[in-house]
Amino acid sequence: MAKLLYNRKDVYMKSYDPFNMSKPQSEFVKIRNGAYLFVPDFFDKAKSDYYFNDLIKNSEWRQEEILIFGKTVKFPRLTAWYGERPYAYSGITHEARKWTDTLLEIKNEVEIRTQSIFNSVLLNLYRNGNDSISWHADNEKILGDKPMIASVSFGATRRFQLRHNATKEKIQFELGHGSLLIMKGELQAYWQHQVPKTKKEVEARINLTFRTIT
Ligand SMILES: O=C(O)CCC(=O)C(=O)O
Ligand SMILES: [Mn+2]
Repeated sequence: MAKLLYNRKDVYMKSYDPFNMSKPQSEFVKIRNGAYLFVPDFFDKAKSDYYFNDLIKNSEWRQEEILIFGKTVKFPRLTAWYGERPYAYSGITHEARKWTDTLLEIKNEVEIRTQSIFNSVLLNLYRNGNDSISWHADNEKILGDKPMIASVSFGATRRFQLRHNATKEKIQFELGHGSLLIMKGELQAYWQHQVPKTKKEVEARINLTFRTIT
């Protein structure tokens, strides 16, 4: 009888989780030639809902295009750029644009967590599963040698993939509403990353990557 009671208490303790201890609060993952830190619930649901609605309405979304072999191709997502300096990538120059109060608020939280200062942010709006960003590294010269990229996601959960340049090994995980992913050190030099298209019915997702332009 005593044993049975003990077992029952054991089960009870496992399911009674008032402080949400069973969910990892943050995960530091050391990988070949790099490391990343993932914080699934960096912002709580109420704050994340608020930021998502504010950003989708009030950001200066643009439909960028690139010229490939003489053909204009639309980016499979909308983008917006804020920060203190202009930024050029994929043949596109983003002019500097003043921070909004919401972006400053998010930036401040990210800076406290990372103990770093960021002077720009690129926003991506993935309208549905057809929107994506393909394999690339955030390794432009103006980001410096071992850039820290702090990536915040709001809205639909989407799969994020990393692929090692030499070994081609892949790591993937889901970036959910209110999550923070920090990529730093050699990661951009040795790995590429992408958010692939998905056939699943997914709602819109906003991603912000905070960067430091040197
Ligand atoms: O949407 C994401 O999670 C990634 C965005 C990204 O890699 C970029 O903007 O450079
Ligand atoms: Mn990137």
